[in-house]
Amino acid sequence: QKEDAPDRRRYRIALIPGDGIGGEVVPAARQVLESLGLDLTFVELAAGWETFQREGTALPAETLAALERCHGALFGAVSSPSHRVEGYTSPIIALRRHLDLYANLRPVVSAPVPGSQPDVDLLIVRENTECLYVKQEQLEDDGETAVARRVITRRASARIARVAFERARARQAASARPGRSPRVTVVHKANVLPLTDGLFRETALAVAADYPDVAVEEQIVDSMAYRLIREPQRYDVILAPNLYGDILSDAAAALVGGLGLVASANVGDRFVVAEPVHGSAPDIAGQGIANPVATVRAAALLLAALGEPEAAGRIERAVGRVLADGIWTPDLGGTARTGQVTRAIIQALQS
Ligand code: GGG
Repeated sequence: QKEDAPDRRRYRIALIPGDGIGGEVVPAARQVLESLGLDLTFVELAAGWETFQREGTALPAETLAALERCHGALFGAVSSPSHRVEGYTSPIIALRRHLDLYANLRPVVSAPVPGSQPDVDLLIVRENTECLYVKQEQLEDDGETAVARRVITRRASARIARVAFERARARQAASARPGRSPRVTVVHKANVLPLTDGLFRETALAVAADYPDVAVEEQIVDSMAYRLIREPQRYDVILAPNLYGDILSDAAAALVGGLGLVASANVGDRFVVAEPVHGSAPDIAGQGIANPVATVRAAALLLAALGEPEAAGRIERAVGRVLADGIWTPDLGGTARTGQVTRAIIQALQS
């Protein structure tokens, strides 16, 4: 038994529920993690809009300091207001930049649920630190014009491209797509934005030269959206700048059962923050019906990034069994509550 081995590893994991249903799905994922028999300790940390309203900051200094003492973190969701609030900035975007979590990895895989397309198995690799998310906006012309700065650097484009090609290789080695050669699709809009998207494209294609075993193709982002919906099965790894990756991954979630199922990992060279792709869902918060699966899967991505792929695989298989058994929350057309799905996953892990 790995958990009894003398070299058993210990992990200190930060839990940041954030806002809305984050406060329901993160505790659910914690229960699943606790049932694994690994040596895990948890530290609950505050961040988000509710934290801002209470403490005047969305990402308290204590949270950042505590993260330094953790191996990784599980983040829930945040609901930033859609209007400007003095002193507020999105904590998850700040966290990604502060910890230099430059790769946002979003696997999108068919699930045995209504509405899921068959045979989808792709990975969206989203650049996570720049593009429009540098959040440098200003008003000009007496407030009649709003301007946002979009930053694309060769350095950030090269390192995210390397992640995409390495992942394509690793997926091939793990036979994620048996019998199919690894491929990276570079997404851009360089026909309209030849400097910014042009730099992203040119850098990614230069990196591709170091990976002759991985096929590379390019796709303009609007046609990417179309083809992703029409023929998702043809994609393997999709490499995109920050904003396009954000939008495409929400759209891709709709192909495999919805946002209740899809997880992501924000990965840097020293730290990982895993989170569901979904937001705080204020419309259902507090009702006990939020789907915990995306966050449970995020916990699996976290474990995989920490070097516990076996435990991650166990979680994925348990989730697969529960979904195949039709234990579904209302977003999937079922009647199960958050707690029922969580208990079913834990039971599947133990059987
Ligand atoms: N778990 C991902 C999440 O919370 N998504 C919503 C999101 O990105 N919100 C940005 C924000 O509200 O600051």
